[in-house]
Amino acid sequence: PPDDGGEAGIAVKTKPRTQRPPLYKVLLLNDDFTPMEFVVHILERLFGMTHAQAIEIMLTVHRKGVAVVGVFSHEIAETKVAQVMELARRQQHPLQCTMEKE
Ligand code: TYC
Repeated sequence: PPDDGGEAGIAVKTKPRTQRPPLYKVLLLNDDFTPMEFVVHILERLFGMTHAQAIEIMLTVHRKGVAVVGVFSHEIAETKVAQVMELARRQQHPLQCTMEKE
């Protein structure tokens, strides 16, 4: 006979939930050596900031040690981190960029 799973006649309600992909914050870390202009350039080119926004965020990192520079899907966040790290490595700057689940 067909198996009813032992729950014949019991209606189990589950709340409908819209699936949203998890988002990730991309964080830029301060250090004592990376030139301010290089960080501003990174923020303009890779994160679409205006020059004024880029200066503001760079100074926040400089003063506070870290700042969120964007929130993205996992794949986009990984790509942004890799691009920052590659540009910094090429110029031999110790700039660090990481991601963290929101
Ligand atoms: N602290 C650096 C300096 O004084 C500037 C800097 C800002 C470095 C932000 C990294 O993520 C950073 N040259």
